[in-house]
Amino acid sequence: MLDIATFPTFHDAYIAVLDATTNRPEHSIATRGNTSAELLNVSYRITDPRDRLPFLTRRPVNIAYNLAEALWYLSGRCDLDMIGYYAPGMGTYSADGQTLTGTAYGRALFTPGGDGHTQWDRVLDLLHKDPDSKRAVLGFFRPDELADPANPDVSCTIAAQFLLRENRLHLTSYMRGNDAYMGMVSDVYAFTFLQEFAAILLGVQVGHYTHHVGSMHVNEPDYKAVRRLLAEAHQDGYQRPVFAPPMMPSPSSWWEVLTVLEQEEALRTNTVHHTPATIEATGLPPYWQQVLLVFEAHRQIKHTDRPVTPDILDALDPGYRWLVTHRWRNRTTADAP
Ligand code: 5HM
Repeated sequence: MLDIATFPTFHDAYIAVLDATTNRPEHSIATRGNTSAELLNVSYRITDPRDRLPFLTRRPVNIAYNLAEALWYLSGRCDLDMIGYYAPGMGTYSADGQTLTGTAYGRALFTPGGDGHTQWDRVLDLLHKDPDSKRAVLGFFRPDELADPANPDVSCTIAAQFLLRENRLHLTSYMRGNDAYMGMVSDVYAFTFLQEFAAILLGVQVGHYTHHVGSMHVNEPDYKAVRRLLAEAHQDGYQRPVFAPPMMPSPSSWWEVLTVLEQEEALRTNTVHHTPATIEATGLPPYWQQVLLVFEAHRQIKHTDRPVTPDILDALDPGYRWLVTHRWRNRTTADAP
């Protein structure tokens, strides 16, 4: 058990949870072919949910994947075409090789129900009418996901709850299980992204983010990488790189999201090649232009064998640039192939 702790940023929470789960686990479990070190009932809060990225040279996260996953949720899609491009390994969670069921959280949130409204719309509407409501719950896990014992993709998130208090929108997520090394990074990234978007749609401030997990675990194949990462974070005099997190502009609307999704598809399929100038010409605000700059850098990495062009690298937000240049070192330096 890790008692609720408050961290200023996700980076700090990530180190603390990895340290506790790897070095002070309560259990060793073996389920569905994975041996893991496990802590039960881990909860923490992040004061600034916009500071949602870890910056570790031993594990520079794939920012293109994180942005794509948040947008994939907002698109309501469940097919592998979009998300499988950024994370080909996700195909192993698909029962039919084409779609994801449990992991495709966007489908749960953005598919209209019998009343013609999505869960997302109902919850935001509720908060408009009754700001202090305790009912603003988004449900992810469906009981029938357990009907087939061979189901490879059972939703790890049970629910998320918005709490609007004193004009600040807080978000609390409840997960049955979370892979502390891999899954937690993208889960917290996407959930806090949705939180920021919801706050803007409601015209309120972003509050704090709280993460509750039944089974927090690190899988055995990752122990070595986690120890290396902890050694980096705990070395004497260590100072992590600090970047001001990009702030989603208010107002932002579904127009920005849909425009970015359209451009993302064109870049993913290599039917468009962008420069900073053509990205600016989309009319998107700078925050959303940054998302396209990341996708253009990623397109160059996936679809060419040349270094990412300096104009794209120079135009990137410093935090995004740090992640792109550290993750794809051999594609972002002068001596790249
Ligand atoms: O056996 P089980 O269905 O719990 O395996 C799923 C694995 O993916 C677990 O390690 C779980 O914690 C991780 N996972 C995650 O961390 C899965 C999803 C997909 O819903 C997620 N985060 N969002």
